[in-house]
Amino acid sequence: MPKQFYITTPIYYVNDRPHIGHAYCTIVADVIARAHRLMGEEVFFLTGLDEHGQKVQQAAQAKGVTPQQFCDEMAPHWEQLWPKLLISNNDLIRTTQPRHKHVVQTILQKLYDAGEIYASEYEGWYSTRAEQFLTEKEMGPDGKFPAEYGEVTRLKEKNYFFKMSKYQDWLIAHIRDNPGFVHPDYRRNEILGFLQKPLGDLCISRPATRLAWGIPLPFDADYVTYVWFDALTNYVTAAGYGTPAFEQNWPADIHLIGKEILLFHAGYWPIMLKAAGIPLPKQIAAHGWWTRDGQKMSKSVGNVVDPVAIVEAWGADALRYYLLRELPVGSDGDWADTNFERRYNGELANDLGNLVNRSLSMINRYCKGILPQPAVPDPLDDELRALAAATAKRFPDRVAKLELNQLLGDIWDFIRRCNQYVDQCAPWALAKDPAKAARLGTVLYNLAESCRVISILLAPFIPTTAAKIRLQLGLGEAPIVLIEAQLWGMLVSNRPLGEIAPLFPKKQ
Ligand code: ME8
Repeated sequence: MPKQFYITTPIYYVNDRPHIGHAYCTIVADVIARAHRLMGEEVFFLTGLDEHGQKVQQAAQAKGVTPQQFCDEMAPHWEQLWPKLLISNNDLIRTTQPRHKHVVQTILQKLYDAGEIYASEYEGWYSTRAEQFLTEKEMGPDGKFPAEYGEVTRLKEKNYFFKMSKYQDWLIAHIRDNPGFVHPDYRRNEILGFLQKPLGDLCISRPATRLAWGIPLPFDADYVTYVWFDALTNYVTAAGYGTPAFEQNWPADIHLIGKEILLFHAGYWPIMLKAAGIPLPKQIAAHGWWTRDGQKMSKSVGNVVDPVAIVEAWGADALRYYLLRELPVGSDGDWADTNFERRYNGELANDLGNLVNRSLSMINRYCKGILPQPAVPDPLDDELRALAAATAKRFPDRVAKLELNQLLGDIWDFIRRCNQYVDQCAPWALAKDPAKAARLGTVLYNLAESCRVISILLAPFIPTTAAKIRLQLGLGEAPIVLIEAQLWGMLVSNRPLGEIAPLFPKKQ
């Protein structure tokens, strides 16, 4: 079996309510997954939930339920969101699943046996109220900790540490030698800059007396795994670490993440894998952060964009299109309702919707809904066809470079060229002259063919619309492949179209 293309999103904290930022990351990953399937690859697309830790433990306590019950109540908010956004994930991992606990413990034991993990005493300022160690960052200018931390005392605590620092030079060399390892380039430079400072060893445990809601260390049951060893390991758990499937899934091709967790993914994670003798992922791709109207989104300000509300009002395709079109993978984005509406009305309803609608309506009107035959060519047709082929040919490279907004730009250049072709050829004028019937048929055939090509290229981005276009063209629901966008003339003439309806109803 050939290796699958494996793409992951971060595992989201189960205690949060999903917002547009989580939706964004998962949609970008979905577009990449669908694009690779379109190119004929087997794809394994993973998303998931991060369920351990103090916040979950405290929230469960406050509600009077067990942490597991709390997770089970929260998980559906996430599990039910993904189908609404048309996410085609193959798996959804939850870190409380037995498969994950088993893999985390196996890897920890392996590292412990290899001498990569050691116990050490840590001494610091500890807030019992916040149940955490405090550092100078939390200290006020008066040298005191803010009142919200309650009583702060010196505390000595034994913990387990992972020997991360010894791999620092190796990691720097790996990032230098593999330019594609961190995407985009400016994030690669950022991580290299960060690695100029010593990394230090990583504290990987918490005493179970202080944090009960975690995976117990296999070599010391008085401790649980703290944060990153638990969370990051999800990517190998879901790939089937320790089973024959692992070979087929691992290494991951892309870990797509938000920019704030880059260090953990491009720093800690490769070192953890290296120490455990597991091959490294091929790429860590960090996307930017969304704000709303220039402001950070937060529950207290009440300016959080709810992806479900957008889907209910505008449809999932409109949301997916906007998020992908608005910015390159890597840049920060700012959500503004007016901008969203402008793109919906201008690009989806006008450019794309009108092209499909007027092309197919003219076939209805002038050819009784039967697809005509191309018979009388013109240099204008060659130009249209060449642009279709060039756009389709560019697709794999755009996807490989994660240039998804530019890819949409290419497709829209073609859509606009098609609209121009309609105006240049003026089928309504040809229809008035019976001597030009054959030319009219050719123009309409070329427009239908263009709509077919567009339906393929857009399928990863706006799958529902792509399928609608194909049904309107009289095509079935069979799976499609990119190659078919590179070929011209696949539509069979003298066959009826499907039922025509506007793709994007205009909204005021
Ligand atoms: O960090 N704009 O989970 P998390 C864009 N459990 N993306 C955003 C965003 C915003 N405003 N807000 C969140 C965690 N995201 C850990 C991860 S992985 C082994 C463990 C997205 O629930 C972005 O992709 O805080 C970010 O990386 C992710 O949500 C963090 O989700």
